[in-house]
This record gives sequence, structure tokens and C-alpha cells, in this order.
Amino acid sequence: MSRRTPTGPALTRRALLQRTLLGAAALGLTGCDRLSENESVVRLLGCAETLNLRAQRLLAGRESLAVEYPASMISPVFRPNGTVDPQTALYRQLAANDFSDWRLSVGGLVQTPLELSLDTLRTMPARTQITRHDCVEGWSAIGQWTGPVLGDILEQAGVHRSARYVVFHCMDQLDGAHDYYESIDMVEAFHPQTLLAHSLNGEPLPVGNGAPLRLRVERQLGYKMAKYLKGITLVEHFDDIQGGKGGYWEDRGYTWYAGI
Ligand SMILES: Nc1nc2c(c(=O)[nH]1)N[C@H]1C(S)=C(S)[C@@H](COP(=O)(O)O)O[C@H]1N2
Ligand SMILES: [Mo]
Repeated sequence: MSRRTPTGPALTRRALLQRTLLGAAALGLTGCDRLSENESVVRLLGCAETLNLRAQRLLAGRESLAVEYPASMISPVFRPNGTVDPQTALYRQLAANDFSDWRLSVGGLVQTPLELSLDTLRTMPARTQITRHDCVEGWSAIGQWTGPVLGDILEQAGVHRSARYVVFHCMDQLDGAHDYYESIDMVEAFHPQTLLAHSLNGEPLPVGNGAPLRLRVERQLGYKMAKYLKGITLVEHFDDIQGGKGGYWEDRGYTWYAGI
């Protein structure tokens, strides 16, 4: 996996894990300190993941920014991956009308549920950022994303104090049976680079890359960046959503916190 940044070779996952465990030991973190006592591999990975999240937040800060690149570094082709042309009836129908009937619903633990049209989202104050996308399968691409900051939309809806996660519901099914979905915590949701992108490289999002709207969570791996959004819900926990692990790939074994 390419992990190079302008500041030098970045960490491999293994190095990050080692560093995380050392850092955690140095900081005297508790809770995952019984790793030697014959814990199962799954438990070990679970602990390592928590340490990864905690270490990133401790060492880099809640507000640390992902690297942004100059326009000259934009990849000529931003490879579409995963679902590239959703076949669900809902998506086919909405795409046929150029998404004029599509609405993004924002609901769950909010004061004012919202239904936002693409026109509304396109005319909201937006942020543009050029970032590198890293897929767990081992490829990267640099693209320019534009769209409203998720935090602005959440503020508009008024997040209830009991909300702990934002869940993203998608219109595609990789296996023909389960909707793709993802989730992030409130720190990630209100991060200044977390966008609902409607444009890639200055053009409306192509179908391959998630039209009409997709999530950008720049400090995490590609699978967190839900494409083909239809709704967002604020929840206290995600135990009762599909497999209960917080995402389509998480339900199939990937880690929930996919920090780069
Ligand atoms: N709805 C949906 N979102 C998705 C996926 C998908 O299959 N369906 N694949 C994920 C993965 S693994 C990656 S790497 C990125 C790919 O984004 P891209 O198609 O713009 O390259 O989208 C992520 N978001
Ligand atoms: Mo990916």
C-alpha cells in the first residue's frame, strides 16, 4: 500500500500498530493491558483498534488535518471501486431523472429532521479540498472534493446530546442483499474536513465515484467513505443495524476505526 506523504515515508500498518502499543505503554493507558493473558486474536485486534483511535487522538489531536495537496498532484483518473454502478431499483429510478427526485434525509436523534435536495446541497456553503484516498486493497488516488461540511448540516438539524454516532445509509448492495452503510463518531463527524461531497475535480460526482453524494472522512481508509448516500441517522449505538459492527465491511471483519 502506498503510504508516502510530502513529509516522508509514512507508517506501515504494522509500524503504526507497534508505535501505538509502545505509545500506549509509555502513556500508561489502561484497559488493553492484558494482551499477554492469552486473549483471542479478535480481542487483540479489537484492542489494537481502540489504541489506534486513542493514540491518533492523543498524539495528533482531535482536530489534526489530513494532508492537502496542490492541484498539480490530482490523479488523472480517480479509480472507481466497490460498487461502481448501483443496480438497485431505487438508484436506477433516481439516476434516470438526474437525481432531481432524490433527497438526503437527516434523522434519528435530531431536533429537526431534514430532507435536502441536490440543488439545496449544491447551493450551501461548501469546502473544497484536495486529498489522497487510500484503499485497503492497496491503491491510492488524489482528488479534489467539494461539498458542504457535515458539521454544518448536523448543526442545522440540531444534534441531540445523546447522539454518539452518525450512520450513513447507501443506495447500493455489493452482495445483492444488504445496503452498503457506514458510521463515524461525533469527533469525526464535526471534523473540518469531513464533507458530503457533490463534486469531484470541479465536476458533479460521476456515478462511479458515488453520485449524487458521498462522504469524505479524510483521516480514514476508503471503505469509510460511503457513496450513493440516501440518508444519515444520528444514533446512540449501532448494535441493531445490520450486523451491528457499524458498516458493511465492518460486519465482514474490517476494523471500525480505519485511521491512516
Ligand atoms: N456505497 C458504497 N460506498 C463505498 C463503497 C461501495 O462499494 N459502496 N466502496 C468503498 C471503498 S472500499 C472505497 S476504496 C471507496 C472507493 O471510492 P471511489 O469509487 O470513488 O474510488 O468507496 C467506498 N465507499
Ligand atoms: Mo477500498
